[in-house]
Amino acid sequence: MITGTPAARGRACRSIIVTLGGMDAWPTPAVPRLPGTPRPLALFDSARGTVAPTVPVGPARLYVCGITPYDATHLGHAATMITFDLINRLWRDAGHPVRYVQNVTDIDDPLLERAARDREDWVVLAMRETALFREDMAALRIIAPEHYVGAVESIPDIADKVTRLLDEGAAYRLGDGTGDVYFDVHAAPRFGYESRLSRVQMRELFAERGGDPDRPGKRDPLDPLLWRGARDGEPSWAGGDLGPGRPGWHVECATIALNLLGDRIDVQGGGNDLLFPHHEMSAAHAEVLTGRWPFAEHYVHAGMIGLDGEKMSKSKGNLVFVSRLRADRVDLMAVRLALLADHYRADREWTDDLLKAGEERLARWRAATAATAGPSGAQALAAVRERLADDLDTEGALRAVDAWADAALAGEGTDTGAPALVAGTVDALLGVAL
Ligand code: 5CA
Ligand code: ZN
Repeated sequence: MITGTPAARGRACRSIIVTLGGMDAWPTPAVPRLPGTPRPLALFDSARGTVAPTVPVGPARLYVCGITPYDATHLGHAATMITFDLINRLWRDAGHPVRYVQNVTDIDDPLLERAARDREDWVVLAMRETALFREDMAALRIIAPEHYVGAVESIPDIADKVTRLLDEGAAYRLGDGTGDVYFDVHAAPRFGYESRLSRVQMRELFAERGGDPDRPGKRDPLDPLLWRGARDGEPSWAGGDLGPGRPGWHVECATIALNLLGDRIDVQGGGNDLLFPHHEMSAAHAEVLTGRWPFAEHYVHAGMIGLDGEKMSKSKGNLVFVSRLRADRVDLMAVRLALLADHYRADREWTDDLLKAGEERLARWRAATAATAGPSGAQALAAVRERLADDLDTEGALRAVDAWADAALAGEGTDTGAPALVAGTVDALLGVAL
């Protein structure tokens, strides 16, 4: 419930629209409409290995792999979510309605392991960290997905898909009494097209990222788990013909995307740690289920944010939490600018200097957009659009705003509409409220 004076209530109602799905997403920021001519967005596609135009037919369909909620949101998650937020914003600017779905892996091994380590109920852990993630996303001004969906609430749908894969001969039971069901990677004729890795590289990454290449009884070492039969001491759900158990990871994302977005999506996204096996496998599942290739027109992968030379990850514990920065009263708009200062595909380091530069840039832009006039706002908007449309060249877009701000602060230009238009541009396209 929104309380306060009538005027304050009015402001709050104008500035947020609460999106409710199966699992609630978060309050979504208002996005100003911009004048002029938008640009069609081109993005790097991991499968083609090149930048190619996105060509949404009807609404643009975006699926982004969300968190496994066993720890708080860190700046790596934030950077990836900001990347896909920009794609969402550019499509909207170009006039495409966007259908955006994101999952929460609210049942999986890492969650159960952390809960066991901390002697905590895994459900409580997942709910707490998911709630914190939502707050962090709202504070970062990420446009909320239309559907924010948990693995647990999707289990009946996932079990249906696994049963269909079994019926079609694309999956098999291990037959060792565990009830475990595996996907046969040879059922997907183009398996490997997305990551374009050698078998040796695939096997190495599969072992590193949750796979089990050495498990006896599998048809191919790379076959991924679809359904894990119930084990003592682990949560399990009725799986119909599959028997009790819980879902594998890749089929979770394939199922949620297919059910909510249909057979064809424009972008499947996540960090580049998901290219193989996660995205390759979920695309292979979806393609066998639909008979349609490719599952996604673009496979888009954000670089890894590291700290002190290592990928920021919950398992390594070298984390900078968004909630910590909030508690320290760091302006998250400066964090957004810091994460946008380099290209989204680059693996990069988080440093204090990066944050400081983001804070300085934010202060300069705020001062410049508070001026009474500046150089042409329409030109600044066109330059930002042009740079972002080219595979989200945020470095170039930030430079264009810097140039406008420096000139405005130097007293150049007579466009009295420019400060508001530049502020609107930065808000709508970069998600930064000045
Ligand atoms: N639940 C799965 C995806 S279905 C998962 O990977 N969860 S996660 O919590 O590990 O990561 C959530 C999202 O943040 C994923 O898109 C992941 O690729 C991305 N991510 C994780 N660590 C980093 C990092 N250090 N830098 C950038 N992105 C990251
Ligand atoms: Zn996923």
